[in-house]
Amino acid sequence: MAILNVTPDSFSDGGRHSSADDALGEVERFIADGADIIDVGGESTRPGSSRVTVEEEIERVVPVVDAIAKRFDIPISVDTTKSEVAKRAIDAGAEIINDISGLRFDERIGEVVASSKSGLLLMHSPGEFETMHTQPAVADILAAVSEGFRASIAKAKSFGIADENIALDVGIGFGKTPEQNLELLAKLDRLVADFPLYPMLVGTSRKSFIGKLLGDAPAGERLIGSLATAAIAVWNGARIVRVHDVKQTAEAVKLVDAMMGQL
Ligand code: 7PM
Repeated sequence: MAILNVTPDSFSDGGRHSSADDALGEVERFIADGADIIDVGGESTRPGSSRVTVEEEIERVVPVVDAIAKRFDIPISVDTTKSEVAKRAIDAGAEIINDISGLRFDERIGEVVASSKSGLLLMHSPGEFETMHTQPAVADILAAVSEGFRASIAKAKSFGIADENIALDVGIGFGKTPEQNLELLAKLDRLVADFPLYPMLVGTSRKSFIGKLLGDAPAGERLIGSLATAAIAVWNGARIVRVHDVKQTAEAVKLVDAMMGQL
């Protein structure tokens, strides 16, 4: 899954994709590099960022989704926690909603996904939008993520969303200590075994726990750390990795996949 930021304040690419034209060039490269899904995001969830309005988020996301869907034959997911954005994005051609709140912020995303038979990615995060990066650390992160998954899956199913349309994501970096992010990656196989019906997604790309472990490396110097974490995530059962550096990750994962074929 390739990350396409359409936020003006995006930390990783300086918000270069504010227009649909720029985004199309980037998507063309992502596809050539081996991406299977394009994840379009119009609201930054970085620590300390403020919310954008529904109108602003629709204005950023919908024209880009529309342009990608018209030009390319690749599934599009939309990183949003707002049901109105989800609805408009699906109407424009998105097939998956990536909800970092796991249906906690706006559960009407469940209605929108159910009625359109779209895919739903349920990510684990604690707290509210403003507090999710400053939550007190829990004692047992595996138990907390499992509990969050169970609640999100139950809510999704209450809207009539089929198991086959649900995927899970441990939510690396969302209200977790650097050690807890590492623990989730090291023990991911247990969560995968506990939720066998749902493909597991992991997003570590350029995240701050990697920078911290490498002596405060800035985002631009986290590629090799990101590749190491993506490789381990796949080895431990992740079926999808959400990344900025598609070509490099696809190569790393190809080697992991080949090794897994020898088990
Ligand atoms: C600033 C800081 C901007 C952090 C963006 C981010 C995930 C996600 C994000 C994830 C899923 C980023 C994050 N992370 N959606 N959206 N899983 N499903 O690094 O791990 O892209 S936002």
